[in-house]
Amino acid sequence: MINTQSPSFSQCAGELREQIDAALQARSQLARGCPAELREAILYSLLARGKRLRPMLVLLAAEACGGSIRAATPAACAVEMVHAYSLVHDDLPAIDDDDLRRGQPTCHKTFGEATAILAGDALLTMAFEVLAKEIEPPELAAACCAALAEAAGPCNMVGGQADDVAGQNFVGPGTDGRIGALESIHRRKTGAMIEVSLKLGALVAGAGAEQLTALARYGRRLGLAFQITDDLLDVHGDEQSAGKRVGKDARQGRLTFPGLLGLEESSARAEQLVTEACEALAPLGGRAEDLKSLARQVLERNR
Ligand code: GRG
Repeated sequence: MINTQSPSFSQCAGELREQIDAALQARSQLARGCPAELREAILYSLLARGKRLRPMLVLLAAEACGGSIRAATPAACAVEMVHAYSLVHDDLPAIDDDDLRRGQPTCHKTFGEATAILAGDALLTMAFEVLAKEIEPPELAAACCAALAEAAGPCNMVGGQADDVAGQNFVGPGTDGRIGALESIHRRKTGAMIEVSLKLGALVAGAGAEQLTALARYGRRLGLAFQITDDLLDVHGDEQSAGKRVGKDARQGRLTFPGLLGLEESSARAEQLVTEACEALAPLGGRAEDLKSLARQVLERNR
């Protein structure tokens, strides 16, 4: 088993997070037309204490395909901006009605609903501005915009969220049908953004078809493992380290992996998915070691 606690990977992950935070900060210098309150709400949500999993996947995928961290940094910022928008909107009273996120009151609790909606809109828009202006050549920027739009749009993240809100995860005959429905929601709602993070890193690095396929296989499995651990954290995580409310799934009677499979089988399934994710990286050789370590970290996370 890969040792995610190895000082070398922990150090590498810490340094990457610092670089990502600095890059996000640099892209948050909004021009004079942006109202002060809106600006504050954008920065409050974007620069809060997130794990930066998706931007790390962008950067590590680029490295695994022989590209540079510097060239992939705009794409890393763009995925984090879309992710931050989705969290702000997800927390709104009309959707999940949450009051705690990333260890601080949710955006709408601090700035009001109208400003939170607008801050989310702004973050989504900023993501595409960063890609369009900073990725070169323009054809590559267009390909990155298209990939991110597809992952975040109506057939993936927003569509999965819509089915989740509509309670579609309660349908399906028997346990297998329910697991299938649950996986379909999470593949779109959570998995698509994880998969596209890897794809953007690979595109910027000029990856070939074999590398893209390997990363897509890894991302698909990692996305599901991430969601299962998210469900497990909701059962036995603590609010202090998670930085968000826990126990909500049970209170809302939501269908979850632990609810369907039990705690032990859910953990085993997440572990199996991470093993398969790491195996899928074989075509990338030794340069994919950090992606493997990151996948193990997803299993061990407490937030
Ligand atoms: C478009 C409104 C809208 C929502 C999209 C992503 C999403 C759907 C909702 C987010 C809410 C949520 C709890 C989703 C399940 C798992 C998930 C994406 C958790 C948050 O991601 P982390 O754990 O968060 O990577 P940090 O704060 O570390 O970045």
